[in-house]
Amino acid sequence: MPQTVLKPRTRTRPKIERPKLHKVILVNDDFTPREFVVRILKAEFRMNQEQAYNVMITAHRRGVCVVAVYTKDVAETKATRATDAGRAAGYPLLFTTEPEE
Ligand code: TYC
Repeated sequence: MPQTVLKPRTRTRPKIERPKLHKVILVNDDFTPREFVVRILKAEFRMNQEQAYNVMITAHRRGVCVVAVYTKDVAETKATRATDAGRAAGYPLLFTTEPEE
């Protein structure tokens, strides 16, 4: 009896992983004025007044607040620009980044 050998009709493809998103985190300090933090959040992260105020006051009360998530490059660029804006005005305002789990 002749045997039929079937060719597999599927191919294995390497799985493309979605790039991990990175959080931008606002860190509280005792010196940067609240209004300045709000201004930077609006300018660099395109937030409205209410969103920016809520993020600022959360960091103020709890020590840190997640601002937004982006691809690694964008998160690092925005965190650096926002931190530099504080530095340029003489404030110790700090934005950091970390990968999402
Ligand atoms: N704690 C600051 C103050 O009382 C305001 C502030 C909020 C600073 C959040 C930094 O990430 C920050 N003037």
